[in-house]
Amino acid sequence: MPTERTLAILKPDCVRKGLQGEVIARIQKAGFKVLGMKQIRLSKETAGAFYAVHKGRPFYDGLVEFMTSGPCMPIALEKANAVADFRTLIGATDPKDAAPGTIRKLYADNKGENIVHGSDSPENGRIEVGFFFSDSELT
Ligand code: IDP
Ligand code: MG
Repeated sequence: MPTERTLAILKPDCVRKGLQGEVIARIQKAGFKVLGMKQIRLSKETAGAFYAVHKGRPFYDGLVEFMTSGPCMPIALEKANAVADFRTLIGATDPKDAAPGTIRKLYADNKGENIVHGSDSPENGRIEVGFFFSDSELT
């Protein structure tokens, strides 16, 4: 399996609920190496740009609203097969559909407020890590 990078974001609901430590512990126990981590409050422009692929979808405005509603924590992760393994760890977008024991099943309230982001392809993993982290912030 090739070593890959993937971007996680602990979303504002995760930070609001004080679940950062629990979620990061699960990520580390699953074998992911943390290359970089920060806490920021996204502007509408930044959140809109990050989710630009969803522009025009019915949930887009609500998604931008939610992602700017409080601080979030982008985390750059590395591991063999990181992208697929991270998506397995977090579970389906809607916690109702997420497998037992996944982060979204355990902690998420609904499809919009679903605790954590994960990149959807190795290419997007690299692009999204670069969206939030400069080379000197990845160690
Ligand atoms: P993903 O985060 O599992 O990759 P995407 O389809 O890429 O899911 O959607 C990005 C984010 O947009 C989701 O994590 C969720 O927060 C939000 N979202 C997606 N679909 C819906 C929906 O039908 N209703 C409300 N929010 C949604
Ligand atoms: Mg996605």
